[in-house]
Amino acid sequence: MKVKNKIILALDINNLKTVNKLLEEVSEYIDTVKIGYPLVLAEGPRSISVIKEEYGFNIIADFKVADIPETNQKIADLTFSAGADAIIVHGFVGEDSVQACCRSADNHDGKIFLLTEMSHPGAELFMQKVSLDIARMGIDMGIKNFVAPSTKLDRLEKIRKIVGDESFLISPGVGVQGGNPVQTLKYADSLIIGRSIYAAENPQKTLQSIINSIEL
Ligand code: OMP
Repeated sequence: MKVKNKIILALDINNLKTVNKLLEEVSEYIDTVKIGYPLVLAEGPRSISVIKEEYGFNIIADFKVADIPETNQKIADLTFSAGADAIIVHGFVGEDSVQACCRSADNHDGKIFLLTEMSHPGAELFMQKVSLDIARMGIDMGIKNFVAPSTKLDRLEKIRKIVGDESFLISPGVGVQGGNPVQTLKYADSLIIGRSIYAAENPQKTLQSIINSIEL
């Protein structure tokens, strides 16, 4: 996956009108957005196709899928049918559950992103203990796209080492959660950024200044 300006905009906004206003301001700088529960629960799965049709963006559906294989497959099938290009899947549920999403992705010509470790402080309690194993499992399964935190650069570096340079690694936690864009891009291919842009007084200027700061 190639991401314009290395920035994936997280649309954690529960209103399509507000999303449209934001995208009108920033759409020339991005080509990939992440849509998750806030927008889809508020406006329905159609928000995926509405945004895709209007802007032509790549859409990563952030449903952090974490169920038994049969349910995972249904969730992934519905997500791809709604128009998503990719779906984020939790790795801690194990190989069979992740495999179900991979099968769905193959059937729909879509992609999965395997979530290895999360960016919030609470992830240290349980997730950090298994995240490197999750990354290894993903590689053994032939997965090519991964998510790892920008808030813990030592962890991000370790995960990059495991998944290798051939994998595509995207990283959330930049800005409000404390991650630094330049440092993060030493290990990640693209940044996931939400509030720093959509909650900014001037989202376009803020996005421009982040792009300038990372000197592509
Ligand atoms: P901001 O903190 O507002 O920039 O948003 C970060 C986005 O990345 C949100 O949509 C989170 O749900 C998501 N995210 C994390 O913040 N941490 C993670 O470990 C994983 C994700 C994710 O899977 O996208």
